[in-house]
Amino acid sequence: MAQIIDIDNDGKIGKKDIDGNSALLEIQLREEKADSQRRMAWAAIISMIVFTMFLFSPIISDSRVQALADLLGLFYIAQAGVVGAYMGVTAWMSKGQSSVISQISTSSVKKVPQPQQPEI
Ligand SMILES: [Ca+2]
Repeated sequence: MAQIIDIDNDGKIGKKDIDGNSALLEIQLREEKADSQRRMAWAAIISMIVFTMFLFSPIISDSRVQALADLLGLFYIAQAGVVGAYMGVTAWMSKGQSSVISQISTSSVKKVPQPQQPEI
């Protein structure tokens, strides 16, 4: 379990700290999930490339490739499906997250007044 951080630095653990910590934990979990999904998509891409190179190598005979042709087609469709689903889901998730991120950034970041340019 993660340690509760005193976010507003007042020396006490209040509702604000717990709310902030749960938001941080949610962001961390979301990031871990996104990392594992990205690794799965990369594994799918790399497996397709390695598998294709393996099939073109002289180790595999032509008769074996012909015998497995249907299975190989399914393999490529499944791997491409993983990659496509990853891309679609990340695009869909980033739509929902952008509003959360903008909420956090507007609430926690104070606007710094811009220095005025001296008139010449
Ligand atoms: Ca506090």
